[in-house]
Amino acid sequence: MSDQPQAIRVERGQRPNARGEARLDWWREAKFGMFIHWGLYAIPAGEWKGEKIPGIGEWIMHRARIPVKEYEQLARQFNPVKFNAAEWVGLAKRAGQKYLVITAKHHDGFCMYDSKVTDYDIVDATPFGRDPMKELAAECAKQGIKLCFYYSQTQDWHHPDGDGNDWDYDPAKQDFQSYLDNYVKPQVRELLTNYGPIGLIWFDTPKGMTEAQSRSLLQLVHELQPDCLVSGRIGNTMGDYASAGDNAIPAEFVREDWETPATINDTWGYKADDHNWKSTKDLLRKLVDIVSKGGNYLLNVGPTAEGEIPQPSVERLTEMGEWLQRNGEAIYGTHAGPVQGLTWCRSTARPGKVYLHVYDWPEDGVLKFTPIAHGDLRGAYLLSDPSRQPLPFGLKDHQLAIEGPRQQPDSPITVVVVELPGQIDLEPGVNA
Ligand code: JFZ
Repeated sequence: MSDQPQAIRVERGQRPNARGEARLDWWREAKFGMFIHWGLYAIPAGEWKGEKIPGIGEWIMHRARIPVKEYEQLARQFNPVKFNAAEWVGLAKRAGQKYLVITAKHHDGFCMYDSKVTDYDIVDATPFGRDPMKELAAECAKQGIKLCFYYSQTQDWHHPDGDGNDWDYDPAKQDFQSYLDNYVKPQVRELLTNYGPIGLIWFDTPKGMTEAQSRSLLQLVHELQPDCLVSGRIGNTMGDYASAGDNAIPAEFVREDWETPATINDTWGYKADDHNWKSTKDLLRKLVDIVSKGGNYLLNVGPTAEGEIPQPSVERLTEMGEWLQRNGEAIYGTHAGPVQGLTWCRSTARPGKVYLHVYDWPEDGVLKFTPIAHGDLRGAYLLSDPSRQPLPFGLKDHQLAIEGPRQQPDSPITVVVVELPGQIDLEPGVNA
């Protein structure tokens, strides 16, 4: 996993017709979502029988080859008494996140909702006995956040016919079709029936799923909730949008709908000794970088076994929300801007406006841009300035020069709004 922008490309052609579909509108406007990886793996939190297990926390069962019978015992201890749906959803809201994707079932197979298909779920198998998805659904509806489910449809290390567990089960005896028809589909039906409208299902690691299998799963989702979106990781290019690799940001603007799933530290599921927290500045730059290239940022938190979101995550998300309070207009509902390929600045745009997100404020306060050379600009101002005091600007040698204050006006990123005549809408490459 690398944090550096990479020269990777998001898989293209996921659904060529998708751009015109209104059901994607909310997701395209949202830009920023909260990912939550929460499950039994939060109990060992990266350590098994006194040994630190390397890698991402939610993979501990696989990494340590923990027998099903042993891992199952964790359920008896799972009692997240500090879980508070209002607080979690409130944090997403405060952070400026518009959707929340939570692990209903991860690869370990433990269901974090009340399933009738198995007893291996949070209501039947733990002392906690509550259904956190029900509580989150109610809070999301109340606070205006789209609830979405992560569901591991291929890997299931607990189920003999699921994929991935070769230490308890003989892969030669695996009947994946039966697992899909008799386990996955009934569970997807539960998730799309019992929790109200679901924004999207985040399927993952399709591995060997055939085209027919991906399609039948997609059809089930559409039959139950036609507006529910499906992540690219349903496999066989059938998703509504593409997933970048984890923590990967494409080097350039991508026209297709895409999303970067990302961690705040180096793990998805809680790990007690992962303190490698990215700074708020780094996280905000990643958000802006992604949105300037046409994508969404799905930023993860890994709550503890007690049900608390780690404080360093709370602090960073709160600070991101403060910046978005001032600068949200330059993020939500925008598209990739015309200024691309600069190190010190990113851009987003909407009809009539270009937003310049300045990372490194120039010493003399003068911002020079080549790519915007669009006739008579109407004006320029700082988005963080409530009085919208006009900034002097001019066209010099086909370069737009905007004269800002010498002192960097906002931190860690300053947004300069450039107003265009009429409703001119500048996109990447259009006027370069
Ligand atoms: C998957 C999971 O295995 C992991 O536990 C976590 O849930 C993450 C969000 O998704 O891991 C992946 C899947 C795809 C890529 C990388 C990690 N990828 O395409 O680069």
